[in-house]
Amino acid sequence: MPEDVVKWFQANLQYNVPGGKLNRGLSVVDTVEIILRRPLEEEEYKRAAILGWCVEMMQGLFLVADDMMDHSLTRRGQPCWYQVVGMVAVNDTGCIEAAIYFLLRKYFRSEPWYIDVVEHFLETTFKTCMGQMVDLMTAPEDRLDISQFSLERHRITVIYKTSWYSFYLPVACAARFCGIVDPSTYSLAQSILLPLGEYFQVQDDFLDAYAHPDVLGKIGTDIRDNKNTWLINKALEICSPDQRALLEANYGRKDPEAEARVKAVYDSLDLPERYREYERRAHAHIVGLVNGIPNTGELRPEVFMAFLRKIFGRTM
Ligand code: GPP
Ligand code: MG
Ligand code: MG
Ligand code: MG
Repeated sequence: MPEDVVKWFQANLQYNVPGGKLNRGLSVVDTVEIILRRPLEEEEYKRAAILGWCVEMMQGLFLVADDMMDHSLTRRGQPCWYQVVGMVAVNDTGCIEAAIYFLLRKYFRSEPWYIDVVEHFLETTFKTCMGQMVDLMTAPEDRLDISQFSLERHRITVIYKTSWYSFYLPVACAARFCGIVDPSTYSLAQSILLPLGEYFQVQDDFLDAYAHPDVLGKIGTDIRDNKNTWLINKALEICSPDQRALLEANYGRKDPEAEARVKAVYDSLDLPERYREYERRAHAHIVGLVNGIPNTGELRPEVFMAFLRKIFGRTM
């Protein structure tokens, strides 16, 4: 490849893969250590970390694509990649994706679990794209109709667009890395990690409207983008007819004043307090699920508690 093209690929990876909290990638390494019940040796650590970076690359390419679809301005405290380079960002998502399978092949091809990990990544991509599709189709820009929102549709959206890649994929990678093959272990992981991811995306919805962009690293777009969020569903559940009329008139409009009127309704409905109530319940629910796991299985409760600690009460 010509030198300028190689430089572009490097710039694409450096701009879009590091710079986040790296929870997903670190979880691969942490989960391997918890499963093996010991700190990793240097070479093992390196290989688990490479697998973790592959998960972070998947996250990076989804964010580049998502920001284009959501008309976002900033991400991780800097302008979104498509705001910097324009539509070539579409091709750059394909390049990051190709880099994942390049690394998997380079480092893990001779492992007995190589094809299983490749399949986890492929299947996760499929599921995430389907979730993104539900997200987008519930938010048409030209037919504003808040009555079609629902928490059931929200649950499907967030499990597919967020839980599979953010929570199940890191644990599935770590379990394969440790040689776990029993399908029931993977089903057990799903039964806890999918609800955990649902809780994580409700936090994301809340922070979109309520976190300071300097802390969050991104400017919220959900209200103008007409998104089916936890906040709008909660508001619709408890609002008066007058407040509903205000939401109908202002939700999904590409107008900062309309957005401010929606946020004013959210405030008058005490949504921050109701969100904290939700958080307490979600936390208790997940702790309950984790407590139901035997301490003797291949995935001990600590695998899931480590995740929960990373995200509970987060502000960014
Ligand atoms: C989060 O939605 C979901 C994703 C980033 C997955 C995108 C999937 C693709 C197939 C592109 P979000 O829009 O609420 O995230 P954020 O708030 O970070 O923009
Ligand atoms: Mg989105
Ligand atoms: Mg987005
Ligand atoms: Mg969001």
